[in-house]
Amino acid sequence: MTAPLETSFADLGKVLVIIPTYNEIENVERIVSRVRAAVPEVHVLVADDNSPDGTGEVADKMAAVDGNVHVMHRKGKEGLGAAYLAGFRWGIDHGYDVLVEMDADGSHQPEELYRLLGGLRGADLVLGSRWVPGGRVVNWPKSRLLLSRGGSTYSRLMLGVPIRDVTGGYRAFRKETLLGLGMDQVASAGYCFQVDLAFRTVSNGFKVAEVPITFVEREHGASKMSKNIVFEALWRVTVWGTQARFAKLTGRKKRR
Ligand SMILES: Nc1nc2c(ncn2[C@@H]2O[C@H](COP(=O)(O)OP(=O)(O)OP(=O)(O)O)[C@@H](O)[C@H]2O)c(=O)[nH]1
Ligand SMILES: [Mg+2]
Repeated sequence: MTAPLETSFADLGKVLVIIPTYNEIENVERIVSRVRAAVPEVHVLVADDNSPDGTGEVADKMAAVDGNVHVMHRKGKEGLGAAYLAGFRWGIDHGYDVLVEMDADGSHQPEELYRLLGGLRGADLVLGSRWVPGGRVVNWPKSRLLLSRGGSTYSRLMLGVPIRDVTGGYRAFRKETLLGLGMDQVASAGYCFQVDLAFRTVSNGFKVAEVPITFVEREHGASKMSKNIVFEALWRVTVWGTQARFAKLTGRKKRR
C-alpha cells in the first residue's frame, strides 16, 4: 500500500463515500475506519439492506460516535444497484458534490481513494481500473480473471465505450454527472449496473478517466455474485449495443 500523496480535496466540494452492505458484519467496521483514516475530510454512507447478520447495527454504533458516518437502513435486499441509487439521491439531497462507490469487502482499498479524487479534477467520472497500466488484481483465480476481463472487453466493443474496466465498482462521480445521466431510468441490478452507468455517462458527453487500482479479493464474508448477475449483464449489454448500432444505421438519435 502506498501512502497517499495528497489528502485534501476541499476544492472538489463535499465528498460522500457510499458503501452498500448486505451481511458484511466482519467487514463494515474495518472498511469505514480505513476510509476515515485515509481521507479524513470525507463522509461515509453505509447503505444497508436490513442485513440479517446485524451489519446495520454495527454501522449505527460507528455513526453515533463519528459525525462523518451516516447509515441508510433499507427495508430488504434489493441488489447493489438499488442501494447505490438510493445512496446517490440521499447524498445529492444532503448537499454532497462528489459521490464515491466502494465495496465493503476490502476489494476497493480506501488508501487509493486519493487517486480517484485527484482524477476527478480533470473528469466527470473517475473509474478505479484493474486493466490500465499500474492496475492489478490480487488473489483471483484464473476463471474469475477471465470472466472479468472478458466481460469488460465484450462490453467495451459492444457499446463502443473507450473504457478498459467498465464493470469495476470503485468510482467517483461528480454530482452533475449523476444528475445528467438519467438515474431514474436505470433498472440494472448487479454488475450490469456499473456498465449501465458508465455507458450513460459516455453517451451523455461526460468525460471519463481511469486511474489504476489494486483490487484485492475479499477475505471475509460471502460473495453475492451469482450466475444470474452475469447473465443479466451479458443480456443487457447485448441489447444496448444492438440498439445503439441500429440507431446509428437508421440515423435515429440514441435513446439514452
Ligand atoms: N445494500 C446492498 N448491498 C449489497 C447487495 N448485494 C451486494 N451488496 C454489497 O455490494 C458490495 C459488492 O458485493 P460483493 O458480494 O463483494 O460482490 P462482488 O465484489 O461482485 O463479489 P466478490 O468479488 O466475490 O466479493 C458489497 O459491499 C456487498 O455487501 C444488496 O442487495 N444490497
Ligand atoms: Mg466483492
